[in-house]
Amino acid sequence: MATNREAFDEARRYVAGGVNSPVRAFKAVGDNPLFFASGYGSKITDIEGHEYIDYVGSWGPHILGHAPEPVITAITRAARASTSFGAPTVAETALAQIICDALPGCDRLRLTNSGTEASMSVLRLARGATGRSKIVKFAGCYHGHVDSLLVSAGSGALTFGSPDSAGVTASVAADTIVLPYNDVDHVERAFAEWGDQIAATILEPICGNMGVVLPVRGYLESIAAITRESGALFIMDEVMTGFRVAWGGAQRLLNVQPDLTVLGKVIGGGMPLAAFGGRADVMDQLSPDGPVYQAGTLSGNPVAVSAGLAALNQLRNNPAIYRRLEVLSARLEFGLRSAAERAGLEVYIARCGSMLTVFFQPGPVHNLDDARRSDTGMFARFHGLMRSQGHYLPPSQFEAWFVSNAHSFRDIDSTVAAAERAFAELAA
Ligand code: KE4
Repeated sequence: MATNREAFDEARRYVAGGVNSPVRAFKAVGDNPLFFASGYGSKITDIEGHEYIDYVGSWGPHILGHAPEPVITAITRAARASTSFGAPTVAETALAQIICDALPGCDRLRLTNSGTEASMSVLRLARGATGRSKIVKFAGCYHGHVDSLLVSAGSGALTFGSPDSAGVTASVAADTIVLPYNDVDHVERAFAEWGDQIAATILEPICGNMGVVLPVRGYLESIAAITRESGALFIMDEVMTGFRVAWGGAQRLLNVQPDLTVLGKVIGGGMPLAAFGGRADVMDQLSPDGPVYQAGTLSGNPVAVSAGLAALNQLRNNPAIYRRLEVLSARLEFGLRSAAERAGLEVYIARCGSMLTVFFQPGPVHNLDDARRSDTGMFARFHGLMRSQGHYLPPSQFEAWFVSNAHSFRDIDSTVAAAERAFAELAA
């Protein structure tokens, strides 16, 4: 049986970087990645047989834990009836109806295979529907590897973006304005300067990709109002928060309605499925009814849709799950905070429901500049100390931990105890 290291060496021969998504490579924590063999409930097991309590949960989809019976049964049944038709199925309509009924800002939607694809499509739709070219995004918000969103803030906060990745051209970046999160003044100035050229603003209503960062009071309402006053569209990227922080996502929890929404992760039940949706008058601009082209061979794939339906039905039929997630996650938050205090370590913990981040700094963290003040070296050591005790955390300071309904109070208390030992070693 190969070790994790041997598996990584072999993977690097055939897979770019040895991984199919960069964050899995553990570069941010200065280690080699783990290769996993199985997962059940709150636990995952690597190829060396080590078991971990899992707080990555495949980066958010596994709100019910790994391999929940209703999802596995649904996938198996769907696969036996063919894995794909390339034609509509009534299951796609059923999934779309559940999502549209749950989200205040979603009259109609279209399914895609990834959050990136959904974000890419929603930007094209916003530009097509408004006839405008510029997009406003916010530093620290991640919407997938869409060219026009792989853009970092230009030198001045109000200049156009500069490419954040090789291969993204300056001309593409020039249509993206990158502003600091949780700062209304910059948005007002951007719209004052370019309002009639801006097609949309896009943001994570509750951020998870700079670590968890919550919107300050009134922020989302202000961005929505400024955006709409200029005739642009307000887009919420709820790939992470959708059906995670509440049944209707952050837009229901915070009572702020977007014009368009991007979804993923939980709605796919762990299978490759995402979506974008919103106002009927805008969604009807999509081909074949409208002029904005968007397509996909496996969009609405029946096996992925069956997983999403099973997962969402579990959540819809058991609303107590969200209350249990809140109790478990609060216990984890307060346990970690008091453990750090006892160790004399300064950490700042941000949480919304079952997504949280432990920032290795005093805080507060309201935007990307704040988040970047974290001691990433100390986080890397913490990650390794937790891993060696059987607790698997996201391998980056700038990611969210996820608690699932399969986590037990015993799991939470075990993680807090392991963290206390790790904090003490870090403080020594
Ligand atoms: P995907 O293309 O990875 O399905 O979705 C992109 C995306 C869009 N919007 C938000 C708010 C997201 O969080 C994501 C993807 N999240 C990362 C983790 N923070 C996925 C992990 C990875 O890239 O491997």
